[in-house]
Amino acid sequence: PQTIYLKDYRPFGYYLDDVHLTFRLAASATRVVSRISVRPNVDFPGEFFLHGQDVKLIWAKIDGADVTPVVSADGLTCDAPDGPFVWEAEVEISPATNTALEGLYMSNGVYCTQCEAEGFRKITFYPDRPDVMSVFCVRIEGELPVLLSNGNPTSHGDGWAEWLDPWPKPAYLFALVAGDLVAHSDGFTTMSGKDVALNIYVRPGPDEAKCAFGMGALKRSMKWDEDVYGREYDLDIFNIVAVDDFNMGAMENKGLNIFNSSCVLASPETSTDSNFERIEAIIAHEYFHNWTGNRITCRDWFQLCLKEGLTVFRDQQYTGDQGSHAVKRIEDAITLRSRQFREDNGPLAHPVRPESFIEINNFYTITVYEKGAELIGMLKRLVGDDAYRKALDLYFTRHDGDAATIEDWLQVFEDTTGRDLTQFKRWYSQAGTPRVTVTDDFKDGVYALHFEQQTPPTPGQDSKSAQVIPIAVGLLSQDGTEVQPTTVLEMTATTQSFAFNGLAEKPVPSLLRDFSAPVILQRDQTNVERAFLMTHDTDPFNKWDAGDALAKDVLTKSITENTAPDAAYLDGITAILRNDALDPAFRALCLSLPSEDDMAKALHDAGTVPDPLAIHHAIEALKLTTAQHVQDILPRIQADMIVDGPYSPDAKNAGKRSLANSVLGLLSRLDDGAAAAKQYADADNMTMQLAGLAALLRISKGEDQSAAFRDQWRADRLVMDKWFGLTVSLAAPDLAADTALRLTQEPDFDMKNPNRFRAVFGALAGHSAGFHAPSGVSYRLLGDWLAKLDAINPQTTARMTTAFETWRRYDVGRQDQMRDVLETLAKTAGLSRDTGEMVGRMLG
Ligand code: B3K
Ligand code: ZN
Repeated sequence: PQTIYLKDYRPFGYYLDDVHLTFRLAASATRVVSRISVRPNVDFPGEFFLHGQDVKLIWAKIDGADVTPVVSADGLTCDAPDGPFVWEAEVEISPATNTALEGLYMSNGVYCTQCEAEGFRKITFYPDRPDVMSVFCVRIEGELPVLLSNGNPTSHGDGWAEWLDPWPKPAYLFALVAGDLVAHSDGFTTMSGKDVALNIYVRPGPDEAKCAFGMGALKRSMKWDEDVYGREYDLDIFNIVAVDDFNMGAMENKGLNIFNSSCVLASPETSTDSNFERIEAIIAHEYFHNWTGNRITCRDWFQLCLKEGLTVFRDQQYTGDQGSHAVKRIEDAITLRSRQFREDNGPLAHPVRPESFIEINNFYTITVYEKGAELIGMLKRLVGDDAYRKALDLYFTRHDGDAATIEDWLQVFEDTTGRDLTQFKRWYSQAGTPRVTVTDDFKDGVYALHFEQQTPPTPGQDSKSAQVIPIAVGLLSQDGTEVQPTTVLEMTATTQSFAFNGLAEKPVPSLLRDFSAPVILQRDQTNVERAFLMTHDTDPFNKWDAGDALAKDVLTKSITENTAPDAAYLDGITAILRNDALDPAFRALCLSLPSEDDMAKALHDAGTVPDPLAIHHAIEALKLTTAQHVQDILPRIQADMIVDGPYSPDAKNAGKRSLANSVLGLLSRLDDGAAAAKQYADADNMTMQLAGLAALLRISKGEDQSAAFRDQWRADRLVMDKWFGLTVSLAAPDLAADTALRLTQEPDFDMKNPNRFRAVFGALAGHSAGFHAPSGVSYRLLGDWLAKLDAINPQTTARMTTAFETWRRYDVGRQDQMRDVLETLAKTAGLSRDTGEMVGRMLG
């Protein structure tokens, strides 16, 4: 397979002035007629090549005369006139047999599309690249009640509809939906007084009652983007469609967002508080793409972080504004440090802006998205809020309608602030997580902090240069009062010192406040100091982080030295739990221990080969010890966290339930599951019901409740996904593989449905102690199923191979077994390019 390089970028040799598409829908033989006005690009002449994959050419014409293009496996080439011309073609495609869920496919009888990144070429022959933008006019013919495409509806009749999208767009933003659907409708008046019709389309039936929350989230997002970024919506209509078969969360097609039903449908009875929070964030994310992604798109796929990093940053700001910025920041940092740091420190490490790829779908990663968002956050911190807003205003005016680059993005910051961002740009091109080592000293009233940065080598990048690291710092006196409020130190050199004058005594530093840069801070710190910060730090992120570091230390010592938990940890946690002035959601985060995978990483980083089973037992033991230690205060907190009145997913109530359920987890270890069983029986919403069930399964109880749950929810596929997932996640480590295998034999297991496949096998991969069972049974089971799925759906398969990305962390026995599985996968006949690239990179 061919590797594509950023350095080889060249514009397309033609402009497309308009695109007319006619779809004659038929499940296994849809006809697509295209008519495109083409004009040569005199500055960059090139051949007339159109991408095309799995499309059958029926005929082609140039200026009305038949032509015979040269068709290959990835497209066609045709001799073209020197001046402007009209290209026409008819092709046939088969949505009904498209199990890859890319291009035009069917989900439960509904026609739908997914074109990002390169799916449009499975619909018709076209220059399928983001820098080729055009106005699309679409006619859909089919005997179906709802026929949708991008833009505004222009006319419709019995069995047909026409749509015009006036905003030039690349083909990856094209969408079509057709089927028996019903709309949940509402409206929004924009800041300049334009009325926009809003619809969420679902299949008739129970899903209709699950649209209201998503609609509210959409309206809140529209308003927020006006208030915070001055961005107004630009069409008469905004449609969302929920489909059950979808490779990822959702897609920002212009005016016609398509969502995985799990990321839009919600009701109190069937969705947890975290589901509600995630749905709100994804709806916001896709909506925000209308400006950061659609009006300003990417020149090429190497620039993916231009739209994704920025849009993630915007949805994070939005979620913070809806609830608590502190809690949101901690949640985001937990995700980044566990998943992005894992990627950045393994065989799949790549820069936020990669420089080469084989299959672009493999680069929709946590690095591009989440680290990409961190880079925006660092820029904002460095230039300040006002300058950030000015730079964004300039970005929107200067690049509206463009297919832009990271260079364009940084230029608006340089132009508005006068800053030189040459060194900052390294964040986009250097992979790997910088380690920042800190020492300090105090003499004659001067406190000095000495920093040293170093980034380990990553695949293809042996040596790294110093990066700009904004380090937010505060200082506390020995009695716990803040003597230096947060200030941002700008580290630019490999080693650098900063001094604070006029201090009466040596202060306690609070470093990297608010997680001001995606780096690993290395510092000798005692548990006494950690407990001190846990109690006194004014920065909520560092307050939480001190507890996290303390917990990691306690777990590490229990695993490597069999030491009992440090009283500093138990007393610190007790104080947090007791402190009613603290937000319940924050207290719940403090109670949650590092994940088993995080501990494996921590041990590996400290030079110990992790034993997943020992980690599992150490975490369980610490939970029990903690439960015993705080036993007396649990009933009072439980009582305080009772939420009265009808269920509402707002941050305040969700925070109370979150703490109540953390407490339930502890309690169930002391009362043999009595409180959990009661909560399960009494629950009137999914958050409480599922937490009750989870608490029981975690202590190897709850068989009856699990069966009852399944009977109750058999007809609801989104709830059943939870049941499949939980059953595997909470199986005993030695039963995890058997449990997953057994679930594949259930009548409602369907490997073609990505949600269901992920529910079972994503849960197995995420069950650290079960996945790493010493016999290797889970590795082989997952390997076998990935090989089977690859023939059906390469994209989801490739993504799930990341279960093996940490294989070099473990002992030789486990390494051998994981390598065997990867090598067997690599040798699978007909393996997809997607999976082939991932496996190849992991084997390195
Ligand atoms: N842009 C899409 C992701 C497309 C993934 C293609 N494999 C959703 C999003 O980031 O909003
Ligand atoms: Zn996105």
